[in-house]
Amino acid sequence: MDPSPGGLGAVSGPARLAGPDEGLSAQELALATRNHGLPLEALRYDVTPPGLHYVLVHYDIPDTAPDTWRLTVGGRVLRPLDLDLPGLRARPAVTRRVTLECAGNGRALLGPRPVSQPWLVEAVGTAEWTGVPLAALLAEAGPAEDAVEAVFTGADHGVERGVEQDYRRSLPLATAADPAREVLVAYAMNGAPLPPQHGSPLRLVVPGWYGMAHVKWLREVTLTATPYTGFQQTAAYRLRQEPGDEGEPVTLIAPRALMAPPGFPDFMSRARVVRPGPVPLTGRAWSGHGPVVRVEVSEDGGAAWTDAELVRDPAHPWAWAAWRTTWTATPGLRHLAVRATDATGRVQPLAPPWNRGGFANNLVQRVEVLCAPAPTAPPRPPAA
Ligand SMILES: Nc1nc2c(c(=O)[nH]1)N[C@H]1C(S)=C(S)[C@@H](COP(=O)(O)O)O[C@H]1N2
Ligand SMILES: [Mo]
Repeated sequence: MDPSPGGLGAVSGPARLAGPDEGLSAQELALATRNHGLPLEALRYDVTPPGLHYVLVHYDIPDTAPDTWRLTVGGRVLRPLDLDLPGLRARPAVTRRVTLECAGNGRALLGPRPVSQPWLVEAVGTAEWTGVPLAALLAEAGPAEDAVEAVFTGADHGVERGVEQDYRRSLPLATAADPAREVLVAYAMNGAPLPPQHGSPLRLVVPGWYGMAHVKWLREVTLTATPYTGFQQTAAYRLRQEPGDEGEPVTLIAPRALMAPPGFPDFMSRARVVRPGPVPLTGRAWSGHGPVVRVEVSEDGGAAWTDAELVRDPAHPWAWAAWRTTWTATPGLRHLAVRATDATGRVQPLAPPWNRGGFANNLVQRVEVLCAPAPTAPPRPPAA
């Protein structure tokens, strides 16, 4: 066993913290290349086009065969179910547009940095998910009187901080069976069968909740009479200041607004360049706690704010809203920022909320923009 921090011999607990001057490691780079984010210019689409939605996979994408796939619903139920895909597809289906965000989004901006998937701000995407309401399946199975939680098991298997496991998460039964929460057992994404990386052939979709709850490659739903205490529920995804803290569980998505970076980028630094004058600023905003009610932008890093126009589509309450405004750029280096406020009064912070796992860091996004007058024309080839 490898006794190094984060190796197989490590005890479970929060991720290791990077040292004060510790750069990103090859291990973090390897995770970052497997688990890709949304290119921020793709914020222009209401529904994220195939392949541009962020991806997070803890272990390997499992080798799943849709033709022989079974989903069981068992444990503390009166009538256990054993379903195949045609059986699921034969049931009444619903389609919901849902914005999904990884709980670790923003982690790499923290200091000290928890060593894990190093997201900046791009671990988000919006898809149209089609499937069977979980509430309907649970009603069919009939929860026993003592059932309190539903535990969801994926087909992927791995080791995490010394604990070998199938990927497994639970929801309170009251959430899982709540028709208003609209939890889905989804078999299609944007009208096509789920792609391998997004959970083919079945996944859970839990509108409003951070990504870890949306169990992919779903093969088993088990109702339990006691709360589930497995790794992904009690070791991971808790808001801890100290390793020994019990910590609050990570649940609903905190409000966040993102800007489609304006102008054009510098290849290496990704710093933006715009011309003086009116510059359209657009983006998206969302919250799992309730609708976003306000989006503000700043050109000085968050000292002064002005309201942007917010465009919400009431047909899609679980999806991000669009926002837009026009900024009058003047020459110089500017620090654009954007922040969202939701209906519960939650507003994005100017200082990152820190915890040992690096979860739910909804710090306001800052975008460095150089406003430069038009470049002089490049030299032309000499006339022949
Ligand atoms: N079975 C399984 N489900 C999973 C995961 C996983 O590793 N295995 N990752 C979770 C996490 S942490 C996130 S953020 C979302 C990512 O979903 P996506 O890749 O479809 O965007 O899936 C969740 N469901
Ligand atoms: Mo995640």
